[in-house]
Amino acid sequence: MASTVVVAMRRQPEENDEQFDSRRAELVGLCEAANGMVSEIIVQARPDVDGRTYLGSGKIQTVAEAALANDADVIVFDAQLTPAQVRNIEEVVPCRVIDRTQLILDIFALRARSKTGRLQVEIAQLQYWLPRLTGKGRALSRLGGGIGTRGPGETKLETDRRRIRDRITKLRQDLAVVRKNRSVQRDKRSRLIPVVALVGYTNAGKTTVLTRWTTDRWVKGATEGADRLFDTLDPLARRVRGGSNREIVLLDTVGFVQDLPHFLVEAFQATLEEVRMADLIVHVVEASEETSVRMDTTYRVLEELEALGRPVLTFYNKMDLASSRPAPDLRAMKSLYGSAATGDGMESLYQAVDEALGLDPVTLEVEGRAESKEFWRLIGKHGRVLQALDTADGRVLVTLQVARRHASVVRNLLVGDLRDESEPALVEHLGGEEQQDKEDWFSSTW
Ligand SMILES: Nc1nc2c(ncn2[C@@H]2O[C@H](COP(=O)(O)OP(=O)(O)O)[C@@H](O)[C@H]2O)c(=O)[nH]1
Ligand SMILES: [Mg+2]
Repeated sequence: MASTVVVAMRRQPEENDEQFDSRRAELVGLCEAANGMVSEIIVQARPDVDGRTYLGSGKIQTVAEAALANDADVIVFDAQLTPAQVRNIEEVVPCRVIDRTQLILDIFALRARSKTGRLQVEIAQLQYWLPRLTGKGRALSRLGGGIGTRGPGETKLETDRRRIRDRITKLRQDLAVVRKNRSVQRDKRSRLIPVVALVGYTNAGKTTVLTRWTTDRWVKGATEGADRLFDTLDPLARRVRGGSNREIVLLDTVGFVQDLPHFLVEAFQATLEEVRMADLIVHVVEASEETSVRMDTTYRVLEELEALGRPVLTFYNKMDLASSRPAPDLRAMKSLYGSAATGDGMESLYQAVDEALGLDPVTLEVEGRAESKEFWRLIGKHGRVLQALDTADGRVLVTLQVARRHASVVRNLLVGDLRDESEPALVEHLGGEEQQDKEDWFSSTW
C-alpha cells in the first residue's frame, strides 16, 4: 500500500525555476518509486541550512501542520540531514522523517534483485545507519512498515556499532564469494525469452513506457500462470507480445538520480546488474529536458556495468512537452521519438524492438513429403503456414512465416530432420542471422 508523503524542500537562491522544477520533479519521482504518494510539497527559500532543523523552526511548524492535515505517514526532505536535525524535526512533527539518501536507499532495497544487489544495498544501509546509531537508537525504534523502513531488520540494528561493523565485514566477504561465482550461474530465462531492459533517469518515463507497452501488447494469461517462470520473476518484470507471435520480457530498472551520494554508487550499480543479461537495452530519455549530460552519465554507467556490448535503442520520450527534436543518439542502433503519455510513436518503438531482437517475421518456403508427420510437426512448431501447394510425387511446397532470428535454425532443423527421408528443398527469401542454436526458442507460442 502506498504511504502518504509530505515533501519538504529548500530552494537555494542560485537555483533558477527550471533547475528547481527539475529537482522537485525528481524528488516526487523518487517518492513514487518508493511507493509513496506525495500529497503536499512545502518549499522554503533560504540561502543557508538551519543547523538545528534544516528549514528553520518556523517552517518546520508549517511542515508539521501539513503532515497533520494530510494524515501523512512520512515527511521526505530533499537533502541528507544530520542525525541531530532528524531528532529535532521529529520532536515537532507527527510522523516519521526521512532524508533523500534514505529515500534512495529504500528504492534500492525495493529493487535489488540479484544476490549481489541485495548484499550491496544492505552494506549501504548499514553504512548509512552506523553514524546515526546514537543514544538509545531512537530512530531505530520507530521502524515500522512502509516507506523509509525497508532497512535491515531491527535485530541487527539494535546491536552496537561493533556488531554492525562486523556485519559489514561479513557482507563484504559474501559479496566477494558471490562475485566469484557469478560467471558460473547463467540466467536461463534470458536464453528462453528475449529480455529488454528499460534504463534512464528517474522521471524519464520508464514506468509509463512499461505500462503502456503492457497495455498495448498484452499477453493473454500472463498473470494467470501460463508460464510460472515469469510470474515469480519479480514485480518489475512484465511479459509482452513481440513480433512473430513471440513474447518479450520487459524489465523496469531503478532510475538514475542526480547527486547520488558517493557511498551509494556501488549499491546503485548492483541494483542494475540484470541489465547486463538483457538482450536489448531501451534507453528512455526525457526529450523535454537537457539531454546530453544525462545521456553521457547513462552510457558511463552502462560501461561500468559491462553492459555496453548490448544493443541500445534510444527512446526520446515526452515529445509532447519538447520544444525541439533532439538529434539522433549516435551511440544507439536507432533513435525513436514519442510520448508514453499520449501514445505517439509507441508503435515505431515496438517495431524497432522487434527488429533489433530479430522478431520481425520472414517468409520461408520448404518442400517435403506431404505424408511426413515429422515435416508437419516441425512446421507447426516453428512457424505459421501461409500457403501449402501440392507438387509432383506426393510432395508439398509450404510457405511459412517465422521470426527472423529463427529462420536459419528452422531451416537447419527441417533439413536435418528430413534429409534421410526426402531431402526437402528450402529457399530462404530473407537472410536471418543464426542467433540461437537450440530448439528452446520454439517452446512457446505459435
Ligand atoms: N507529458 C508527458 N509526461 C510523461 C510522459 N511519460 C511519462 N510522463 C510523466 O512523467 C512522470 C515520470 O514518469 P515515470 O514513468 O514514473 O518515470 P520513471 O521514473 O522513469 O519511471 C510521470 O508523472 C508521468 O506521468 C510523456 O510522454 N509525456
Ligand atoms: Mg519508474
